[in-house]
Amino acid sequence: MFQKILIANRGEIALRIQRACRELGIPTVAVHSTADAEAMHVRLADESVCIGPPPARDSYLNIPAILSAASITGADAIHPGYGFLSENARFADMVEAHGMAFIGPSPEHIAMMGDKIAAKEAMGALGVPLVPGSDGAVADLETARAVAARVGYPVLIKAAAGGGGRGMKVAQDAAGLEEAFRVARSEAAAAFGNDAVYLEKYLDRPRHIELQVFADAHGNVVHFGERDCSLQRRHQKLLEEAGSPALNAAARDGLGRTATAALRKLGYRNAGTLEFLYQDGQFAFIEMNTRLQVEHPVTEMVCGIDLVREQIRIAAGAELDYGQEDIRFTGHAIECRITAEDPATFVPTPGRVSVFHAPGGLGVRVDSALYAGYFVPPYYDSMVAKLIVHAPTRIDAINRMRRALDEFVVVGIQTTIPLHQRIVDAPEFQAGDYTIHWLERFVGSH
Ligand code: MV4
Repeated sequence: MFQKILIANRGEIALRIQRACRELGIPTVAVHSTADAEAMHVRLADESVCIGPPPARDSYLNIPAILSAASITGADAIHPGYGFLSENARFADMVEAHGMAFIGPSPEHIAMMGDKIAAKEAMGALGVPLVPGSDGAVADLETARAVAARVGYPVLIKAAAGGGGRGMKVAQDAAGLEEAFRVARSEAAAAFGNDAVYLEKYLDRPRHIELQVFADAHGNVVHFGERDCSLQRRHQKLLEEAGSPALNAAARDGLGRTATAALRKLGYRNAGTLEFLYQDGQFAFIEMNTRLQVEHPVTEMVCGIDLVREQIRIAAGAELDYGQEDIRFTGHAIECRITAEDPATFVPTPGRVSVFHAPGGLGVRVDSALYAGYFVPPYYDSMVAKLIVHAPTRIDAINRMRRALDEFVVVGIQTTIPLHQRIVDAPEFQAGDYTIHWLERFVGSH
């Protein structure tokens, strides 16, 4: 097992990783910017190293500073968390070149999944269902026209280096294709330094369902079920659930079998999430994330398994502690991502927290690095707490979330707690009857 783990992240996820390390008996090293000297992740770590000034590019994205911090503290592994360097293949490669373990997939798999065309090609070849579209990159307008005519309009032009909603253009019909293709290419070139694009049929009312998979170095691959992440605004998720209100056990098993077989053939390792669009009873793979995700707690709650502990054990060469038959899904879990934002305008509201009272009780979990007296800095992501509930049924979980949101007190900054209260009270949410478009309409209409 590792002797010491450096956590290359901040906020609640740095705490989450520290907690797993503590329970495994592994000392931790925190890294922080000058803006985070007073942060909870620094206070709770065994050691800490300041790695630079507030802007992330000079601190949490500063690879030489992070590798130096690991060397001087004698860390033998680095956990990247999510965001920042978590899906940077070059960073993973450099960590390994410095004789340390990167707690995540191989640099090759990170790079493969970072190229959305390569990811689709690999998954399609391994039998995972895809959205109908181009076979690889679309090099010119003639090819785009031919593919669009085959799959039918409307179509989406997506950037190979995009993902998470960046670099997409819709063409409603043949007349709009030239402009969508041209704009998508030039935006991709400007944003990613890579103008490769591909084409897909546009699905007009899908749900966003993702599957959590884990693989060890011994050929064992399991899935931990799905999460429904359809409730998003501008590609930022606000609320996630496990399981999806739209799936039953048979659909989950089928998807899980296909996905785990594919990743076994790929030789994938550590944690991964396959993203699907689900419409009219059909799954279509769109992207794969090669990191621990923000919303992993809902999966942990329904499975009763510490996923970060498993990530660390696997990275150290241990076998997965669970076979597929050991993984049972119990009850329902919901997560609300609470941000330091005006709940009506979504303008970030950094500032000092004067009162912090987290809810508690049966089936309530709060993953947060907030405390009374903490100053929320303006430099980073505005998520300040994840409120997760678990209960025997979805209705019980909704009622528990309403109760927990009601108990949550944060004074000094504005948060999106009032917005979450409106969402969980909405009849469409309670019915489980929503697509990726529901929340934007709901927010716009209030
Ligand atoms: C799509 C789509 C409809 N049809 N692809 C946006 C994020 C990126 N991961 C993929 N995205 C989408 N791809 C096809 N062929 C609609 C979206 C999409 C979306 C997907 C998941 C969650 C929220 C979304 C919001 C808008 C659009």
